[in-house]
Amino acid sequence: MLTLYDYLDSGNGYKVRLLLSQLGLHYRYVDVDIMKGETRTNAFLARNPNGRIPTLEVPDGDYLAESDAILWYLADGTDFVPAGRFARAQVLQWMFFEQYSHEPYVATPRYIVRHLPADSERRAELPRRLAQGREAFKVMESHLTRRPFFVESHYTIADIALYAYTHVAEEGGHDLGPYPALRAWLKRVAGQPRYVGLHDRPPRF
Ligand SMILES: N[C@@H](CCC(=O)N[C@@H](CS)C(=O)NCC(=O)O)C(=O)O
Repeated sequence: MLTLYDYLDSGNGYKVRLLLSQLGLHYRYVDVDIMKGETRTNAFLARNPNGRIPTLEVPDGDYLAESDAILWYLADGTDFVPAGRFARAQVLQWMFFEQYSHEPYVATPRYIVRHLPADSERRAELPRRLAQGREAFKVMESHLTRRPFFVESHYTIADIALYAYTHVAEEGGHDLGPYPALRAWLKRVAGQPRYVGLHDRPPRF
């Protein structure tokens, strides 16, 4: 049995929940309240010394952290990862892009706006982060103008990795209006079989 340690409002966790649903895999869901410091308890740090969800416990009892590594572990050998060497590297290319050039500028503003007090000093970060996020959206828009999905014209874990925080980007102050190809891609992802939403309660919650 797979066990996912996660927090329902986390886009990083949602990537894994979406893929688990689309693969039709059963799993145990353990809610870890990041706002109450539950990722920093000794019990949790023994599972992931980096103190972050999502963390996946695999059937032999080992733990895997980092959302995109978990996506790869679950999807490798399925249609969600291409077979060709170059296309596999392209999937990694987009997942690294997501972690370095997208997530800090799309997920973090949403975290600041949704989870921190209105007078938080971190609000001062928002203009710079939103500007960087717009740069990431321009890269995505340009790519998606010419193709329906990020790699090989079909849906892969590169789409899942980028979808998770893009589809709720406006909750952090972004405006997706200027990116029509990106918005059309969001609809294509939401139309995939066995799609689940960010806040849909996982089975065995
Ligand atoms: N690069 C990591 C980021 C994970 C991450 O930042 N998780 C956040 C929630 S989205 C977390 O666990 N925060 C709680 C904490 O830092 O204690 C991934 O992609 O999984």
